[in-house]
Amino acid sequence: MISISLPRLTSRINTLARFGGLPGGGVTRMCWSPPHEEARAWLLGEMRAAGLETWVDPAGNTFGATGIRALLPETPAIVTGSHIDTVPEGGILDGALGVLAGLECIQTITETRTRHARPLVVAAWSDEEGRYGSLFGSRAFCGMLEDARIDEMAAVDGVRLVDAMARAGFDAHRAPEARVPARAVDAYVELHIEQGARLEEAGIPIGIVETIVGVRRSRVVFKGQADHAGTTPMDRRRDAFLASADYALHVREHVVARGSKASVTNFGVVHVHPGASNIVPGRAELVHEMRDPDVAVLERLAAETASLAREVAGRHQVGVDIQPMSATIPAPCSPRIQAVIEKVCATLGLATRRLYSAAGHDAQNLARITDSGMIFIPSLGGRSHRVDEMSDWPAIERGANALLHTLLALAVD
Ligand code: HGY
Ligand code: MN
Ligand code: MN
Repeated sequence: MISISLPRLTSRINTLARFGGLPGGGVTRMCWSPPHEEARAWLLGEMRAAGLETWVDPAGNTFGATGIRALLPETPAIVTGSHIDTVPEGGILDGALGVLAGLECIQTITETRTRHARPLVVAAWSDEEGRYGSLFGSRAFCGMLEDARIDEMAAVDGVRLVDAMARAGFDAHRAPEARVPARAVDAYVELHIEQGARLEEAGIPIGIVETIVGVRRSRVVFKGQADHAGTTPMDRRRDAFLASADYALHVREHVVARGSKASVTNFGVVHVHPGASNIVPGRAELVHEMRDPDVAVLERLAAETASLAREVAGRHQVGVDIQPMSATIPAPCSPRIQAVIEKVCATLGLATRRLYSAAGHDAQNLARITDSGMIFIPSLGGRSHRVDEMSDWPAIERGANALLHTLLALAVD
């Protein structure tokens, strides 16, 4: 039974980690940034050296393939992949593992001349982390990009997608041309770290994903009155920051009490304006995120927290404006793909556990156009989106071999 080369995979993971690598470990490699574009060029070189045909689509998705130069319905392909962009101060495996393990699997299949009836493709999807718009590249690939919104898509620091892509040599307005023709993808399977602690705590080496959560993000802006921080009496202040803090605390209570067991919420971005210690904040801006595997729960929580925002604003005598930013839809993974992964792992002697993904992934977009599934490996201490995110190398090898034989099982006629 063929297996991947762990030394080669390890070397590529450690090399990719250097693009945007941080002195104390970890990586910052946002999509379209210079480190990301250098990493893309390196990845294309590795794909070509492995004997793959390569191309980059108008949404910046990067592909390596056996025997085809494009995804067409005449040659339905088995696609794997993930992303090479990261969060700020993120880890070296989130996304990178799926892209490089996918490349390693296809290179191993090619080198061993193992028969496969369908073309094999590995993809690195653009801006999975959603710096400018969540799951951007796979959204464009799956025909889900709203052309009209491209001009307004921007990062929380205000940098527009159109400008970030132009600096990297792309025309954002052409991104919708990345839409793949129907039936050009016969199946999609992605290897990813769990980014949580369930597999590690259960001592299970492989997770088979059943559902991927939806993520809703809104910008919530509280508008009070800037005032002198010394001379304004406490009972006359209309402090936007205090209103936002009150809102954040009450939202957390509400989601824990009224959400499902899987509901989570986060406030990862806070801007206070004008932002001087001697001015009562006139404006406070939060990016509010909620997640759940059930879209009905998400929609209910969105409505409930919006009315909570208005109620808190009233109490603090400030205004509030809620601007929806993005909403990904929870997606079930294909039972066919789950069954193939389970059968492959049984053959490899690997115990598995079915679970939902509490992180969003490109696989949830691919689920809209093909049979899509995910393989998880345990994250050490459940750590992710932090510089010490890591999985142990035997876990990485097990996951890559599970992916290898899943791809082969899917690639037969
Ligand atoms: O945020 C997420 O769920 C993923 O890491 N993009
Ligand atoms: Mn990821
Ligand atoms: Mn991530």
